[in-house]
Amino acid sequence: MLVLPKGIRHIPGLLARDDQEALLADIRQVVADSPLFTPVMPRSGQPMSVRMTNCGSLGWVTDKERGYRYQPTHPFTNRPWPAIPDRLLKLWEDYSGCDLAPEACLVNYYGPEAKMGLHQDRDEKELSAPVLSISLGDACLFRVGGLRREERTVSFRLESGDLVLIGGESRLAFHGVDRIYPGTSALLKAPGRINLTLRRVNPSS
Ligand code: MD3
Ligand code: FE
Repeated sequence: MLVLPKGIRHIPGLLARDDQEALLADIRQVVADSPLFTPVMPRSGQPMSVRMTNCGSLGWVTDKERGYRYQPTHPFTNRPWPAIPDRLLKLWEDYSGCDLAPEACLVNYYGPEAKMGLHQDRDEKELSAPVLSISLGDACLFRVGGLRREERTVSFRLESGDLVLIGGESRLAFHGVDRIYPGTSALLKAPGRINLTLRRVNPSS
């Protein structure tokens, strides 16, 4: 039996195919307005394999010189990020348990070969709010551990339409995406996976 760390709630198959299609259409509009970019690691400038964009009043960005941060504009177009689509705001209302609206929605696009190394999400000042994640497209192997990198991890598959809520004592847990399973979903036009994470960045201002 798979036991998830305390504070992590996985709801497999929450979104029906119709809802996934509708959400995907919303995200295609976001990407049309706010193109995917290739994030690079601070200092080394090493590109990540995942491509990203955001919607919301703040978006997560990274570059060689200034590192990881949230900012109100796209790093290449310099325009404000588009609004978070209503159906995502509704999911946040229904599942986050948080009274404040999310400020950021990070859109991660994984090609068939992309992965994301073990890391913590600690660029948010408001750590009492959960992170809400929605997966679309091909399945992935997701891994989550404890508060130290060395701790034991558990791995499980995230499939299209799954929701994951990360809060409480797992909010600063190490986690990553080991691999994509290309061809496990027909939602996208090509092999790959989209992950959406809704986040509160600042305490109620
Ligand atoms: C567990 N994204 O964008 S989402 C990220 O599938 C990120 O794209 C992954 O890690 C993805 O930072 C995982 C689920 C998730 C999000 C935040 C977490 C799991 C988490 C924070 C702490 C522990
Ligand atoms: Fe993360």
